[in-house]
Amino acid sequence: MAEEVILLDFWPSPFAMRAKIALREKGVEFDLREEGLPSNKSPLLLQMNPVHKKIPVLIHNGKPVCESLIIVQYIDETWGHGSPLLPSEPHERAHAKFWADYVDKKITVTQAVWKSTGEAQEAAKKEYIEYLKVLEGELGDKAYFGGERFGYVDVSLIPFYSWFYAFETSANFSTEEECPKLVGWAKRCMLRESVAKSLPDQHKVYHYMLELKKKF
Ligand code: GS8
Repeated sequence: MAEEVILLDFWPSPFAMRAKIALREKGVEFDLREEGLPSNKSPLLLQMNPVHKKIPVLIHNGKPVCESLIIVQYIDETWGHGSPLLPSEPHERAHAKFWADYVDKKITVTQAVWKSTGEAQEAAKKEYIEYLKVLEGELGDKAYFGGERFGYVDVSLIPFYSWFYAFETSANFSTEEECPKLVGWAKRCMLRESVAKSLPDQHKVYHYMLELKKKF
């Protein structure tokens, strides 16, 4: 039976980018459906994610999977081809999940980096840079977060690279000066087709952010 794989998407969403990267890493064909966020949600989205009403939603043979990190894990477990994103050894697996969870818990600060001004923005920028430095420390001298192979933590974090220029320009700092190794890692990830195809141009994201700012 032919498989039906649909992804409810919104192009600037880093969460949706995670799902696209994972599907492309596994070589899965999928149908991308762009949602009109924030106000123009399709009936399919409301039906498939009635709890949060958020993208991304992966619909596999009619059944929805919600929440980007759960989607990436589902893709890893469902499509065996390609190399695994999560390690199989339980402790290494728990370690990878810890860092992906760290990304999710801390990433909320980025909202204040581009939305706020003055002292509030300075505080948010400081917090954001500290958080990037913690991630850079975890990366260390490894090629990827899991070692030699691109994996789960990389998929979780790399989408935010497409927003780096928007954050930097809003709050006036250079990510590369603050975290050179992390930016080196991001450029390495961008050499992968799965990542390059899934991340929008940083300037396009920046212009999208300017439009959003006008609405606040
Ligand atoms: C976050 C998804 C999300 O915020 C995940 O999938 O990991 N924890 C979730 N989706 C946003 C778009 S990206 O900013 C969304 O769908 N927002 C619509 C809304 O809030 O109404």
